[in-house]
Amino acid sequence: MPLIHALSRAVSVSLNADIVNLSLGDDTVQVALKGATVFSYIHAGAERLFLSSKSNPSSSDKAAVRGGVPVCWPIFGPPPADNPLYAKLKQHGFARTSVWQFVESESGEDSGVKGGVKAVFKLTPDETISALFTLPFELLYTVHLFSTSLKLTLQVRNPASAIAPLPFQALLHAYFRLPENVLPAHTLVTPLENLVFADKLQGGATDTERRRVVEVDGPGGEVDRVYYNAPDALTIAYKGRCDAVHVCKKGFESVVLWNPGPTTASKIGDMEPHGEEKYICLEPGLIKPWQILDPGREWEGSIEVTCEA
Ligand code: TA6
Repeated sequence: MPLIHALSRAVSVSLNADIVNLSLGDDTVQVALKGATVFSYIHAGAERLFLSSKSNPSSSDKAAVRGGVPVCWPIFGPPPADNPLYAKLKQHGFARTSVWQFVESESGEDSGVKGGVKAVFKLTPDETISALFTLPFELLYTVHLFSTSLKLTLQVRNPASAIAPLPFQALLHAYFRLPENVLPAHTLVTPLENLVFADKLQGGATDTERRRVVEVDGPGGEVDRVYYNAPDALTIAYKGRCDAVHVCKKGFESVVLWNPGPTTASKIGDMEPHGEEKYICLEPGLIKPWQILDPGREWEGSIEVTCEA
């Protein structure tokens, strides 16, 4: 395995085939070049992300990773029917299936305010992307492993040479692994009270969330909601337990809560048997309104995930 650098015994970044591995003490993160998809985050000895055993993070497999944190860009969900620029795109866009470039890594003092170790990935149009999407763009994605958290930052640039604005949606489709013996229905998300949400299970009908604490449960166990204008500090907790996951988002105004439940999950080809019992998706996103970037401008969104014992 080629070692890119290791400033001390505790911190390293390495590239093995098409997977970038970051480590900081005993904590590790694995990132697939396919989609720059973070598909493993081990903190305090426990895996914090779900990855379906039927999914293959390697670029040799063309499907998006079923698990981890796929990056949805330039659209979330199916392409809008009224805009021909997006007509050729598949659900959630091409960023999650494109092979990104690993551009740099830094560790220790160099990597930012709180130290840690980071890796930066880049996506620009290639022949395959240009056949689907004609606008120029540059995406930078920074995966930053700290001793107590994992921070993921997406930057979108419309090159100064571009002649048109760049409209897009963006979302980090995080699959959070549940602790052993905890089911989605035992999982509690806060604070979503009083937020307007669109319920995909009701054809996108909107309503207002009245629950102070939202249990991840719905008809047949299925939940698929976009909560608009969500607070930046979100918490995933579990009934009868003290551990929790804190998700601090910036730049993403909405958050999606998704679990397919057993019936829908059984129709997802790359979902492992009973996989839907092992995670909930809490997905910070820039959904409505679309961001419209003028030439030369940049947008940034991030999430920081902190697991509390
Ligand atoms: O973010 C929730 C969602 O849009 C759901 O509607 C569901 O389809 C999910 O994403 C998974 O989408 P995928 O294209 O990865 O199967």
